[in-house]
Amino acid sequence: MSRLIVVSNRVNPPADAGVGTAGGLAMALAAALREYSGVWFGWSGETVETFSGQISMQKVGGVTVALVDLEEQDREEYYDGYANKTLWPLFHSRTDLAAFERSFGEGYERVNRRFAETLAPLIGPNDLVWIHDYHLIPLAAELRRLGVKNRIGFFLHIPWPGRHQMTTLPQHRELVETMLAYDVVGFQTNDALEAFGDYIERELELAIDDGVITANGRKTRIGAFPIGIEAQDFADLATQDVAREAFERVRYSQAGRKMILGVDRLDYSKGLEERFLAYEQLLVDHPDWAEHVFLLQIATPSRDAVQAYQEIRARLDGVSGRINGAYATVDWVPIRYVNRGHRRDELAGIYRAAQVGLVTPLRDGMNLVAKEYVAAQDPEDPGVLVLSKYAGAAEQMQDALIINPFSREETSEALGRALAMPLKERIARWRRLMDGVLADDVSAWRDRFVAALRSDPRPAPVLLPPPSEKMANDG
Ligand code: ADQ
Repeated sequence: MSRLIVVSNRVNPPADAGVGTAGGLAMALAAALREYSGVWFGWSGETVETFSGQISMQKVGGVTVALVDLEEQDREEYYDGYANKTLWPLFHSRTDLAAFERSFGEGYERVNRRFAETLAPLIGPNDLVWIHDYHLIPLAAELRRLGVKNRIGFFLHIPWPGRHQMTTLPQHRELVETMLAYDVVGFQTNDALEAFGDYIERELELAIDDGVITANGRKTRIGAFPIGIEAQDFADLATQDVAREAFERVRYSQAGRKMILGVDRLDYSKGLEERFLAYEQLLVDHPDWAEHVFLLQIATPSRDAVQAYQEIRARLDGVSGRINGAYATVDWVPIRYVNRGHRRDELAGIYRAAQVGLVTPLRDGMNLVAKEYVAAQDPEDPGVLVLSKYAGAAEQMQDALIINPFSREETSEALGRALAMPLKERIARWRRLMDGVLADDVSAWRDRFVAALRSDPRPAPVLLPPPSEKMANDG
């Protein structure tokens, strides 16, 4: 039987599915590797003076991991540089924040070549190779150069930008051409798939025939494979002891007030400042809600080495402080802003205690918080999800209150509607959302992608039904 070799920039399988603070990607990949016996390859997160290509093999949480150290210059140019200062902002429609420095591109190529040279000897003849995310786009092309003939797939966790944005990237053509070394290229949404197709047809002038691009004698299948969560496990977690304690603690502190909850990695793509301002708009438009509601925002700092992240942090401290200063009373604080990570089971209890889940990214590949919020709800008294139309999750979750996160009025109106929504409507919406979250869970995602990767030459189409609303760049 063929093994599955998963490759991603960082390798961090959770030691225990219940208590880890690992993000969505880590949870999803660990689940895939437990199902198919396999190896997870990537950067250790450590740097050494001189790159040696030495692999450290370990077993973590039932998963075999193969780690390699990089040099400090690699970290600066490939990780902090090209991945986080060039591709991340560009792919999240923040061309204004994207840095185009030649050394970043060189570091990116160098590290992908180093990964390929280190990984190639580990690949057996029948192994399937599944490469993840924007850090590693050219990896298959590097592996092919070394003679690797295995089936190789790529999944992009973040959005694919519009054609005009993509062409602001120097060497955009060379980068996209490396993607034709894959057998399967997967995106989160139809929106991203369409944007990629547009680039392929108009910039590379290649035809796409029934989801397949043919170039240089190779066929590359492209498709939408929306990622999910471990939905049933997460729903179960929400009723267990630690979650119940977290639920009770939050409910006690609510003192009968309704809670709006945001949970995010601290990132400018998540729309946190716009969210705080929309919540302020609610207090302005509906002063009757003041003292009867509060916003709990949990935001874990990330990528502190990148200046844009230090700036967003400082801005959020300022905006939340100003709103609290303007509206607080002796026994009510409008925004509780918490900057730390939580165990997943604690988080499940906090989600369950919230009457409203507020997920308002300006751009997001999928957004697993939206799905976790739904999975954690009490079926007899569920909360309401308010969701940005620019989260990939919105393609599947049309029973949420869908908003434009750039519009304070629209978001504030949806908050008012969510807070006042009758139980019957809450249950009906939640049931439909939950059925979707359960059906399109992380196992379904993994199985669809691996089936597409296995099948040669053409798997069954994996496209989503068309969304009821066109979501591409229309706001
Ligand atoms: P992220 O941008 O990291 O992932 P997201 O999908 O929202 O975003 O996942 C965040 C994960 O981190 C969730 O599982 C959440 O529970 C967890 N998390 C966030 N804050 C936390 C906290 N304070 N404590 C504990 N856990 C916390 C990228 C893409 C997304 C895509 C995923 C998966 O940017 O668009 O959905 O990959 O493909």
